[in-house]
Amino acid sequence: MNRKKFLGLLGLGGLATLSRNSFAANAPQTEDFTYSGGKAIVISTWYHGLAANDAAWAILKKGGRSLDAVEKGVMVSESDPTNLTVGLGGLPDRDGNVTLDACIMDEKGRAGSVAFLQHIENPIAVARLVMDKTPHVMLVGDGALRFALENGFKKINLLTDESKRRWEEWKKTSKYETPVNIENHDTIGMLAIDSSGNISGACTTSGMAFKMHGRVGDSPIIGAGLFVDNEVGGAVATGVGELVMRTCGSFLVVENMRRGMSPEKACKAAVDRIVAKHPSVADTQVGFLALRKDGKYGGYSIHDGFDYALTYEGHHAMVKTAHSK
Ligand code: SD4
Repeated sequence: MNRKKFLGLLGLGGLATLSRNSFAANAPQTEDFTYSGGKAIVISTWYHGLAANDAAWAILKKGGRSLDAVEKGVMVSESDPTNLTVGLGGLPDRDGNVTLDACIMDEKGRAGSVAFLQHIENPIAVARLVMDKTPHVMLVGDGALRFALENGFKKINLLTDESKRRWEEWKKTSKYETPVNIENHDTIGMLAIDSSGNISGACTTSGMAFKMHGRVGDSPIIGAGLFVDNEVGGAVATGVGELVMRTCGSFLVVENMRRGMSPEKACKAAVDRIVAKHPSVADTQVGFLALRKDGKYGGYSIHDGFDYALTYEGHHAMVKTAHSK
């Protein structure tokens, strides 16, 4: 059942009230309007988003903060050793090191980020501490690790038997490829609105499998992998980070929404920009997900295959995005 049909059955389609939303009150509505104002909602990338949304929803439904919801939500994926692209068990770089990137942003426009962090299971929690406890936005590498250890995080081995096995298999050809969908990259990006109407986001990944040692993608870069503006909405990116960074992808999606585009159109316009500037995207996936302040959500990707988990009161299911190729 598609999203519009489902909402139609629930009778939610016409409940739009724009009281808290000065942006939407002034913006043209270009598509059907989905309202969750005053109610919580959480969306996150890829299938593993369902379990992550469960943890986020447990916080949101009790009236908790969207910031706590996105942090605790994506930690589920980070701590899942069977997930080969986030946190523990993430596929390593070409030298066998698991290096992690994550960032978080709240409704006040505060942000925290870690990149090229090793040995720590939950980089998103370190990113949150960078935001909460330091005068900085981003810590990387050994500095980020030292900060984590000083704050009580445990140093562990993130390379599981399975991720090691895959790395050893990869070494037989040592060919670096960026398969289109979840084959070697399925970052979790999550956006949530809480019952106070505040929006926050989080993004965490082990990055592209078998990358060069030291490579950092878009996921920990505020404005690339994640951007939140509580006046407008938030966006997250997944896919080949180099393309997302070159277009400040998530910032672009939020700015598109600020100019009045629906979430899906805002994501599509960002994808179109990438495809226009970098036409050789035959084997390269990028997907964006956006959540507007009024509760309308949407996504769009270059290729078929990108989907996201959507959770709000009475609803918990995957949604497939439209795509350009
Ligand atoms: C990166 N954007 O490191 C991440 C990978 C990813 O879905 O999103 N995979 O480039």
